[in-house]
Amino acid sequence: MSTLNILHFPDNKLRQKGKDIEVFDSKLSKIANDMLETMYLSKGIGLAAVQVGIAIRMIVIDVSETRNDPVILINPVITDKADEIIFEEGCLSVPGFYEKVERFNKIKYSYKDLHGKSKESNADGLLAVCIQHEIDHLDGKLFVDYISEIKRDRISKKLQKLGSEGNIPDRKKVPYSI
Ligand code: GNR
Ligand code: NI
Repeated sequence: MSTLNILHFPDNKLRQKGKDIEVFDSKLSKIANDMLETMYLSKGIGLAAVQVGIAIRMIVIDVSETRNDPVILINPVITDKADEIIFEEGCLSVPGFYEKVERFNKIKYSYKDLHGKSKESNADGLLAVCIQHEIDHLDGKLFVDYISEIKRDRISKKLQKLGSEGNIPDRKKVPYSI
């Protein structure tokens, strides 16, 4: 296993759209395992391939408190949604910033597993929000796209400055989620 580098807003590569996955081989499994390792190391509850510069439609998630319930979703699609909620979101690609975003509290979704088998499931609460956040990444979209342009620009400039100084907030270095 190896860890991958997470891109930070406003990196243009975060605007790439992930390509549908058609080949389910050991190369794909390795990327999934590397993404899980990267997500756990960074204390995230999810990670999309686009965030590590790989423009394919794969996401990994673990919303369990025990951090031992990894989920891998390939070509995920939301097929039904209900009940709007406002959720305070963060993102490994926008480190140190948190904003309220409107999402759905209940979703139905379809996806493929690592064997290419089609599946369908329901989610609510944190898992539902996380799946919506990760699918947005696969479409080149970030949670800061839902906030005002003024706030987004301010975050962009701060992260560019911190990046140039080598001072990006690093969740790998803290024992808790920030
Ligand atoms: O770790 C993460 N926490 C989080 C909190 C609220 C809403 C969404 C998320 S996802 C984020 C990890 C991440 O950036 N995934 O793309
Ligand atoms: Ni994110």
